[in-house]
Amino acid sequence: MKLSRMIAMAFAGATLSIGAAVQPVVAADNPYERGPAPSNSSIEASRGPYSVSSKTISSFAARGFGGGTIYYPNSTSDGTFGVVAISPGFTAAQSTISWLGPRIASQGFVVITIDTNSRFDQPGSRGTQLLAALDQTIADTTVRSRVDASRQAVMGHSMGGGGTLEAAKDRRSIEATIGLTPWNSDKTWPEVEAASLEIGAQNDSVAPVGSHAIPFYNSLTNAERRSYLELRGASHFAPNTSNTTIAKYSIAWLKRFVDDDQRYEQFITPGPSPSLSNGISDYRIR
Ligand code: 9J3
Ligand code: ZN
Repeated sequence: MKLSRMIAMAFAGATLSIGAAVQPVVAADNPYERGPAPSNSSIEASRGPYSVSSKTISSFAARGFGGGTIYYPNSTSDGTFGVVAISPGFTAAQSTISWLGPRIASQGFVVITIDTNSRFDQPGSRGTQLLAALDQTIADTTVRSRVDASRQAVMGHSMGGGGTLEAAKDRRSIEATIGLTPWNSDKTWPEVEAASLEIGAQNDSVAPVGSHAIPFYNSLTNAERRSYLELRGASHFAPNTSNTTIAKYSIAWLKRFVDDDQRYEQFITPGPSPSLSNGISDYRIR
């Protein structure tokens, strides 16, 4: 969360009396924590603690994107949830990133996976479509009571990942972005303030990390936080099938920066040490 909002929240929740000792902001309970305390196994699991339902948004019903599927926790007794929109890559359908919908929603998020208007849409258009999908999800009559519109995030594969940076550049209130083997012809992203995670694939020959994910990470100088995680031996298409490393670090990132949930900081900092056994070839955070 942006510091300015945290401070505003701290003051809104404070009951001050003259002469009272100043309480540290961090002592306040976090109103956005959802679910039990995490462990490695809880964020590696194929499903989290919330049971999930889904709702199809047809291409005819979608306003500003090509249609999608909203995955949402059934619970109405645990407060509202942050909202996440996820785009596929160039020439690809929603089905290539569908696995992320229920996996992330079951950890306590309202998630929309989308088709783009055209499979050939470029990253700028994908960014605009991610924002349209967030807006339609926030307004959706089925899920709106479960959504906290003030806590938004975007994810995407390849040109969809490039689109996450476009979306965050256009809507500075976005809390978090996650690029999965991201691709963009723009290599410089100082405009992005959202906490941004770039997940690259070591053997990607479509969006080589040296000309995409790593320069994006290096240029995100105004992001609240930024991280680079590299999947050892993986190809550009690693994000298109269930992948526990992608899910684990994406969930931790969303929990930490959409929910402000400090219980997940342990997975991010210092983060994984690259090794042969964990399938991670590089990890950076700052
Ligand atoms: O979305 C992607 O897979 C982007 C990679 C690509 O095909 O770019 C070539 C223009
Ligand atoms: Zn730029």
